Amino acid sequence: MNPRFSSLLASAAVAAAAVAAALPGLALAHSFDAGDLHIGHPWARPSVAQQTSGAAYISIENRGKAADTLVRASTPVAKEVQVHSMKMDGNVMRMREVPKLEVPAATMVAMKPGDGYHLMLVGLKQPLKAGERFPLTLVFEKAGQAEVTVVVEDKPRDKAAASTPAAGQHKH
Ligand SMILES: [Cu+2]
Repeated sequence: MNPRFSSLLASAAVAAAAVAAALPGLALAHSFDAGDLHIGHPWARPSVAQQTSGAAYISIENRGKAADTLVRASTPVAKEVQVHSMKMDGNVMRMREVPKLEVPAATMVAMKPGDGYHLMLVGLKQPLKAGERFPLTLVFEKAGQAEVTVVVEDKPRDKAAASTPAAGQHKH
């Protein structure tokens, strides 16, 4: 191998190592791709002692030309993961389980506390502590299976967030 080329290779390796070292700082902006779907920033609220369920949030962007459907989700930290929808009905917050969540073509479903959809972690096997991460498996009808990493984050609670399931008022 000519020496000039091998030194180019060495500097490429150094550059790659520098990129890898910089990655932990970017970890919170994490996202995942599965086929035409782009899963953005999965996060969950920390749970308090004795709390038996938690809530996690993801965004699902469908960049394809056909609708896809989230049919199943699971995680090692809970017995079951359910998709729930939350809606104000007059001044009562109503919640129900959604067996399948459709994501239409060219649309983004963004889950957030207090409104719309969330992932209910039913039967927590361990407390969710701020700063920790856990795996979440999503199964879509067309895109298939996606493994994402959920970050437990203690976000400031606004008025809407005060009524989120993770606040403990959510009964099943
Ligand atoms: Cu719920």
